[in-house]
Amino acid sequence: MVRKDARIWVEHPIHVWEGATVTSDYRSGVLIVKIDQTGEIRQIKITDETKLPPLRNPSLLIGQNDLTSLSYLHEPAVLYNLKVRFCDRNAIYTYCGIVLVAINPYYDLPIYGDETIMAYRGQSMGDLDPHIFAVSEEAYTKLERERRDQSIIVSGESGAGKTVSAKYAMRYFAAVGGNSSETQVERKVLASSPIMEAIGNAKTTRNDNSSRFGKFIEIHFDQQYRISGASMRTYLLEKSRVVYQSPDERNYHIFYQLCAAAHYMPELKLDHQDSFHYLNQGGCPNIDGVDDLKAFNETKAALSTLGVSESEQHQMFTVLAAILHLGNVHLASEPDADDQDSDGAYIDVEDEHLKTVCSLLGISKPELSRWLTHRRIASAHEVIVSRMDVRKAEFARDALAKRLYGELFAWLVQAVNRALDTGHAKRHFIGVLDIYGFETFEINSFEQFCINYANEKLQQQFNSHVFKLEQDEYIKEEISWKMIDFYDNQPCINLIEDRLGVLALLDEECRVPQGSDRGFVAKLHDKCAKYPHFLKPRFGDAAFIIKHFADNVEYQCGGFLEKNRDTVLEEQLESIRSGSACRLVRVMLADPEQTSSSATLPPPSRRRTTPSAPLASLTQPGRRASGQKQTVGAQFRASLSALMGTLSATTPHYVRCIKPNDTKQPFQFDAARAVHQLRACGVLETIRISSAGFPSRWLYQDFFQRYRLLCRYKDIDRANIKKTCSIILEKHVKDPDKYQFGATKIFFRAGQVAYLEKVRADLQRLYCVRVQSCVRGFL
Ligand code: AOV
Ligand code: MG
Repeated sequence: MVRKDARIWVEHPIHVWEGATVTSDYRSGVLIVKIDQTGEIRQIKITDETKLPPLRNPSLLIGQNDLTSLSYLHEPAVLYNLKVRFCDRNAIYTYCGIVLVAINPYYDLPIYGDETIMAYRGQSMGDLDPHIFAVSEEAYTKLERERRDQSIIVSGESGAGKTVSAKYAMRYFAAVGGNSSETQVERKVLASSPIMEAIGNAKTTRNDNSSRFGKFIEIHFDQQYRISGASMRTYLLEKSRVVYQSPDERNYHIFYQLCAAAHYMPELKLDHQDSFHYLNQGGCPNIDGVDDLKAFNETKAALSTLGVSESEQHQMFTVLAAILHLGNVHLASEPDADDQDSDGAYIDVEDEHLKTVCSLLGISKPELSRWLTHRRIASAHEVIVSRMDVRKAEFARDALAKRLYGELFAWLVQAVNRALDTGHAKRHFIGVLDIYGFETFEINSFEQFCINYANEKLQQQFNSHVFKLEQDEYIKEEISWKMIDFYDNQPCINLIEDRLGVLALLDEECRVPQGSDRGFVAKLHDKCAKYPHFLKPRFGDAAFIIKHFADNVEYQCGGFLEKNRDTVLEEQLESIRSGSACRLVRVMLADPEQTSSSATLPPPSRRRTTPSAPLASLTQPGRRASGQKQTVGAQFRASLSALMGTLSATTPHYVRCIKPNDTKQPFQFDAARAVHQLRACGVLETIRISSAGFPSRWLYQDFFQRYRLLCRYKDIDRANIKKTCSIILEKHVKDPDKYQFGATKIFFRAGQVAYLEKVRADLQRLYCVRVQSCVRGFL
């Protein structure tokens, strides 16, 4: 029962929660409180006595490093603790059991230097302030201790700091696992970031450097736990951006970098970025604080570090310039065309941009001009070539530009992988996953659907690791434990993946001859209404709503079919593929079936560690065994499923990034925004489970092997290892609540293994000193 002077939390419309003190003992349905900040006296009606306002923690506990060590664990306590650390102490990192919560400071803090890396080296998680380096160190030590692959899974919404966190984790591994050999693979691992950001990141309204693809980098370690190589898988690049940008957004950074460097490469005939249709649609040619020319030089330097030759770089820039010029090729209906062809597409013979595309790619102008305006239609008896209308021709041109960019991206991913493959066998790896965060815009399309689907899968992986596996294990091991409810997002994934779910209905509509975006939505409304996570919008019939774990998102159906099919006119592609004088273009566009024997690709032995087909790059069209092209949705689904398989075979470490405000202000904490993310990503539930549960566990034999030196020789009973373990624990851990004996394993509360490690290290040191003094005495 709440008594007078109790310190509680009451709800607030902006700050979400505010502190108050109870002014008199609680009596029948009303609680009288005084708001701390304003002194206002308020009556709070209590309708359900089991739901009295949450109590505040004693001041001593404010600003704790680990949220699970708070006495009262609930939403206001967590929010307040994070806020005090962030706003008053500039502490952006806080543990939440096994999860690291990282709040984006939008400010460069001096906490990432080499000296900080060295300070975290060899330390246990709880020894120093929470940090991304501490989590990385934990993964590195566990790799050694458990001999099991590890992964760092970074999540959070767009702009929350995932890419930055992933880069710091990689920097840590490069520093501590660095190999002094001449391959210097760690330098290459770090150099892959600026390259991938140049070609795969862009300014969106949510983030100036938003990742528009997902990536999973595996850093390989040898027997001595030194870096021996690395590999990267990428996931579904947002290709539509190449030809279209929403207001205030940009195309991929590399294009602006190229335009900024135009005068170094006059042969590319580049100009100011605003003169290109593919770059000016967002009306936002520059990014505050970004110098595109400087960035261009960094990209070039990184490419050189990765062994991409000057000539290859130049060919890359040539293809990019060709894409920009292609976007400017003017497709118009001929002014004096006769009636029957009045809206047919024509290109002026003098079109400068067409000339430039052809000279850059070394292809025939009449040929390209013909296939930009005509298409081949094959019927059962004959092949007809007919002129396209302007809209269709523009559409086909854009599809070609997207394909060229997608292939260039895929080629670069391969080049990066080649550079990271040192030919050494990998013993173990630490994977770092950085994907695009959950996002919702004014208008959401197929890209947002895929991005949010990926986040839904990751959330499930997190749930299943932290909650399901955890609790299943407790039950299996028969330790006493009270079940905790958690939010399971499987029903939402079912809506997307079921036999008659969103992806299947989309594929079906793509297959039927007269399929349309509208037809797809009609099918959804018909077949998916029964799913609890599906909603039909109140107005219109061109959209559908999915209730995601993070928020409800309304998707507009326009373009879904085309983006899922991802087709390009074969005749256009062929005119470039077969005729191009540019070697890179021929390599990029080579038919996958024929390239395995092609000398232009790296020899097979060097391609060993590049990931297998569906994972390697989804920007390349996948093929089924039947030779039929797989849809983008189907490929994405397969690659996510493989990713989940990989992740579940590792020991995961989670970093949850929080975006504290929408205006990129340093150290501004918008409580409502933060609490929404904390609720959505399961941090609050993690707290409950971590504080109540047993985050570390050891098989009896493994525990004995590691800690046998913590007991006397005569106490060791090899016939009864369990008993020996119990002797060790009784001797060193006085509180029996800190561990439990299960059927095959010992379970420990948070912090206990770190403690035992310390005792072990102290003892070893002591033995060392003794041995040394004996030796000295002997000499
Ligand atoms: P994201 O990866 O989570 O978004 P980023 O990692 O790109 O977000 O972070 C967005 C911006 O926030 C960065 O460009 C930095 O300016 C700033 N930032 C993030 N973390 C830090 C930090 N630790 N210190 C200083 N500034 C930081 V997205 O890829 O859009 O989902 O798709
Ligand atoms: Mg990112």
